[in-house]
Amino acid sequence: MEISAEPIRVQSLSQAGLNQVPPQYIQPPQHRPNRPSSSTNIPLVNLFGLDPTRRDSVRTSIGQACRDWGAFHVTNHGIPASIVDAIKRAGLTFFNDSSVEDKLNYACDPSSSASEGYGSRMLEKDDTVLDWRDYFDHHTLPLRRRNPTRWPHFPADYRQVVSEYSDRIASLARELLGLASESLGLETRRLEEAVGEFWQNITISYYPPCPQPELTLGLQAHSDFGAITLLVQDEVGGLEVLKDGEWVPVKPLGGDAVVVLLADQTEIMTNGKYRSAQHRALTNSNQARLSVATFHDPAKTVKVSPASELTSASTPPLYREVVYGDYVSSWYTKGPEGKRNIDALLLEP
Ligand SMILES: O=C(O)CCC(=O)C(=O)O
Repeated sequence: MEISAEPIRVQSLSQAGLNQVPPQYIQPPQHRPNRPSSSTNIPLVNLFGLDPTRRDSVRTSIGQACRDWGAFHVTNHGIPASIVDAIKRAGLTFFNDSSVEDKLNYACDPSSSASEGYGSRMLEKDDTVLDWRDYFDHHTLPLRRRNPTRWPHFPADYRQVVSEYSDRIASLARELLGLASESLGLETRRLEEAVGEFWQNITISYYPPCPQPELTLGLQAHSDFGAITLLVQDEVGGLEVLKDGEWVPVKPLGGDAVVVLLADQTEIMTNGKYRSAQHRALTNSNQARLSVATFHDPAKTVKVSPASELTSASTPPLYREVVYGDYVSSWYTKGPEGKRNIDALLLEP
């Protein structure tokens, strides 16, 4: 069957009923999913509604999860499950119940990385294996970037749901950076202040059923380039985190559960005490999967370096200072390939 001309959307390929994926979606053998995978899950930290009387023990748990994994679930964080459900529902309605033509009205600019709107390609490189994923990227913070008229008009509450979610999840990101700072013996606002004003993007990813999940990835392995990512997923599952060389599935917990993924700038700021989490998304042949990832990044002009309180003559800085915008450009042009971009900042011992 002939597939329509550009832009190719994975959902259209999936709906075309292919029984094989096109060659540009086939991962090299070393990157293919190696099922069955581990039965462990990432740590779960109950935030107990951010109750001040529980802060000491919550801070200890956050510190341990950041140090050991860089990826963990949080629950009882103050964002009601209804708000988490609402954004998943809005995204699913857009992807499932709008026509391709309607969706293409919101197509992002394919020539510029991380442009707002409906798209399928993550990287600018042409030689990369493609991800089995469509997405909608929203520019949500600072408020001067937020223009809901660029977001879907359907379902009717879409724009309001995304705006409310953006505000609530940014507050949670601040709380988590505060707890992470304290867990390192830093002032509560130290990491947040090093990031500066949050540049927040919300990416709703839609992974259509794939005829050959054993050959493909929904999203290639990467660590996020910003400071902290908060992700919610539906009940299908497919997110995996790399731990000690093994891919560990992040099993969906439902309710208000949010996955926290530390990103590269946090690794730099903490001088490697907390590492960013490498993660990837698998596909499956039966069910579409949806996730909502919210990225909290510095402005492009911010210079990021290890916090001076965490370095000394005996623990010198591991990473050189980087202008965040340069880091992002390199990530998009060279590709993540594991953690090559952060590794490139490592100072010689
Ligand atoms: O869909 C997922 O679970 C992963 C999404 C993700 O890693 C991303 O959007 O960067």
